[in-house]
Amino acid sequence: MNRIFILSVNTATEPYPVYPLGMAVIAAALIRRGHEVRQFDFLAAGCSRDALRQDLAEFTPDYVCVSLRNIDTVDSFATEKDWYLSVAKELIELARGVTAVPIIVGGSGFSIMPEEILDFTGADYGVVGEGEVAVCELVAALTDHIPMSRIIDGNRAPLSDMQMSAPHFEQGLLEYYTAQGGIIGMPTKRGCPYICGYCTYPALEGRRFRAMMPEEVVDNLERLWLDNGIDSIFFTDSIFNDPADNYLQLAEELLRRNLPIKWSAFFRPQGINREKIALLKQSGLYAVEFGTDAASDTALRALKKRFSFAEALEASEACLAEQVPCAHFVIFGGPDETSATVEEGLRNMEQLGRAVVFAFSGIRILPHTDIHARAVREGSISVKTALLKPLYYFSPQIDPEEMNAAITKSFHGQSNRIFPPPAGREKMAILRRLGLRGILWDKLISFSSKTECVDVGV
Ligand code: B12
Repeated sequence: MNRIFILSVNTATEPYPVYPLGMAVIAAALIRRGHEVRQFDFLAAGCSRDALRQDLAEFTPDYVCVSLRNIDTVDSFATEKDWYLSVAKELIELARGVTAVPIIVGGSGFSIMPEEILDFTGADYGVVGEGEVAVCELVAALTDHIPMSRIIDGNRAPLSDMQMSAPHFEQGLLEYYTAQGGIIGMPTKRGCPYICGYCTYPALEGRRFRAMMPEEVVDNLERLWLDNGIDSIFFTDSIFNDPADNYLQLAEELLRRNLPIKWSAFFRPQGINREKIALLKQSGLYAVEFGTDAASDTALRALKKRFSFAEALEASEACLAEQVPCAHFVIFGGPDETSATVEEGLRNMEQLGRAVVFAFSGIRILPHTDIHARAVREGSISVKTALLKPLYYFSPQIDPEEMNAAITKSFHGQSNRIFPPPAGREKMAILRRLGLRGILWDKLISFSSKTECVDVGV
């Protein structure tokens, strides 16, 4: 048995502060193996270096585990303060100053560039991908003085649903995140079989959907409701609506158990119809986030999305017909984008009607993605270009400034069309100041002719 201090270094507060699920899952796995665990969430501790120093010194750990969720905001309008690795480095150095024990890093942000982040932060070991089994094995090996490589591949053998841990939530943190954002995350499956050109998800969780048992997921939700009064959930799966329809079984289980839980998730805008949305709505679905990603068929094809804009429109209309607010997240400026496809995409966005559209400009270049290979091929970066600091891909056939101006002009005057992203953050901040909690963008849509949606100015 070891004493293990887990530190979540995530300080992002947009679109809302999110419960540190990675830390909670790792904590559950270590506790199950009999270790004594202390969870320290830097954000919930008011970003207090003193509190961290004190807790670390008092706990006298045998190992320090660091959960690193975000590298940056993947938004080309971001500023230096949205680069989270400097905080991670600072806190790892702080921990070093208090204790000489091994420091192990993991998490989605870490897994995207493990070598570079280990070098940059000076931590000792890193786990790529799924962490539960790998961190326990690493701790066991180090305790037995077995030499280990610096980087352990947690995705060597994708974990079965029996091996995936449910998060070990802490009451104090639940209270903090409920007060801040109001939504608590809950995974229902791992993996993603799609091959979208910009995406790192398969590297994080593997290429195969592995669903957890619906009964178990709902047991976890029931506990959260009964013990902690949590009734607002975001299912954190890469894509909630898997083609095998496991998600519908989960909805049926939610319905059967009759919990007063409302939930939202990321959807792929394909294979969705009114009947499915109606069932999901009955089970508590209150808002759908579509990973539409591009606005025209040319851009969708170039990103290897494998669905058409017509399918995205159909999915969107199914939601609106069932009075379920939906939002599309769309990136302009990706591969094969031209001024003609931007125009076509903006016309397509108009067809989405009452749905909310969050538009982004340029794609964050991340290693081992198609976009990276393409940027190298086109000569905007070399294979050796460092990617820790954000770099964005823009199609060589567009002028980003002209494109941004065209999007701004097309969205002008519509409160459910959000661009540039900082404008969206401002809108959400206003809604939060009005005392509203939850996903918030759903407040920009009204289905009733009598009630107006919240007008936050445009
Ligand atoms: C769901 C989700 C969201 C939801 C969260 C909802 C909620 N209430 O929780 C929303 C929409 C709010 C969101 C927002 C953002 N997100 Co997000 N999100 C995700 C997603 C799909 C799942 C995250 C999750 O909770 N997974 C479940 C937990 C249990 O998994 P996990 O944290 O990865 O932990 C596992 C491993 O990483 C590992 N592990 C974790 N910690 C540790 C520690 C140690 C020591 C070890 C050994 C292992 C380990 O073990 C765990 C279990 O296997 C991921 C992509 C993905 N598939 O991972 C992106 C992802 C995490 N998001 C990302 C980003 C960028 C953001 C935003 C900054 C986007 C934006 N501009 O708004 C914001 C930041 C929000 C914030 N406040 O932090 C990036 C982060 C990487 C990066 N590029 O910087 C990801 C990876 C997606 C991507 N683009 O590649 N997100």
